[in-house]
Amino acid sequence: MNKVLITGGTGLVGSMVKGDIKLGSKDADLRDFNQVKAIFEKYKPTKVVHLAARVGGVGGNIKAKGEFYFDNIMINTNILEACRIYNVEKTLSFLSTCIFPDNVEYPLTEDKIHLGAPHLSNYGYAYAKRMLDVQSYVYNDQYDMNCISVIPTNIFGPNDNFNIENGHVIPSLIHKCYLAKQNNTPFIVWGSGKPLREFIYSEDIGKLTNWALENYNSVDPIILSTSHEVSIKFVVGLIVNAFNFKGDVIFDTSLPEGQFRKPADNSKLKSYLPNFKFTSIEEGILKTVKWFIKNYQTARK
Ligand code: NAP
Ligand code: GFB
Repeated sequence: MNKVLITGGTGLVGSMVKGDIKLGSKDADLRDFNQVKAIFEKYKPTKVVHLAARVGGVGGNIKAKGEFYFDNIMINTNILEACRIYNVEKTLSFLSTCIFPDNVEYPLTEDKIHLGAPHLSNYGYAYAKRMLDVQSYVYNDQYDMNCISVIPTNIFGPNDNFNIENGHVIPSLIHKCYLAKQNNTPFIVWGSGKPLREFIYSEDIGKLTNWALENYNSVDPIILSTSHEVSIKFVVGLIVNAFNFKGDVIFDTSLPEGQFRKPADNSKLKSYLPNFKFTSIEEGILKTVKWFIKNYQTARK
């Protein structure tokens, strides 16, 4: 009988992925192998969707590269080792398009992950994630474990971390625009607004993760992206319109910009799911803004 355990089940992605047991950090600190073994002993999962991670936007990463490396390398190493020891039939792990080399021929394709150093802004997180790809490969090679991994682009949606300092760009901007409107103060955006990103709505990532867990069985990772770039400035416009914000919008170029772009090629995904319909960024932003306003008191911020 299938028993799917989701690590990081209380987060942005975890709230959209199907599973029987959804863990948060209060259930166990996955950096501690003894706590990880106790969880696997208790639940004996047949499949694991490994989402748990120390996650943050460019601001959070720049400030704590060492913590992002340590926390994620410990969590990832422990989870895959526990999956081996407890004979988990299938393990699905999450990488990220931000782990690709900073200087590489675009568009990003799955075979380019290790072809150079990642962008300095998230150096620690990126290498910890790359080792997840390596560990999946070598555990598949030596133990014949069914380890798969997906490479999502920037994800956004309800139940995100809306913290202004450490959150990702969309939740941080939504929170800031909410406060600017409420307090009649300027809406401050980091950087020039020129950088480009591909954004995927969390509901779509949930559907694609559920699909991969049932249907994708290669140790080679698969990119999950819309392959549709938009500028940060365009996203700011969508958020301003969603709030009907009429105040000043200030682009503060003294604040971090991270990578300029990271365009990912979703041809592999399209070869499996040629008719998959992505939620438009316009619709996703509207839904997320509505959710945030409704859940302001309890949202992670
Ligand atoms: P999130 O909302 O921050 O959720 C992180 C989850 O991990 C939470 O359930 C959190 O538990 C748990 N966690 C963190 N540290 C832990 C620890 N030491 N022990 C146990 N659990 C711990 O993150 P997300 O955006 O859903 O990300 C999910 C996965 O997608 C991550 O692997 C991330 O690297 C990857 N990803 C995210 C994006 C993105 O744009 N968000 C893009 C590409 C890839 P608590 O809720 O209790 O803190
Ligand atoms: O989501 P984000 O912080 O991270 O996006 P990355 C950063 C981009 O948004 C930069 C601009 O170009 C910022 O200048 N931006 C504008 C802002 N205003 C803000 C703001 O208020 N907050 C934030 N955070 N950004 C992350 C990696 O890279 O990608 C993570 O660091 C993760 O590890 C994530 O993998 C998916 O897209 O630059």
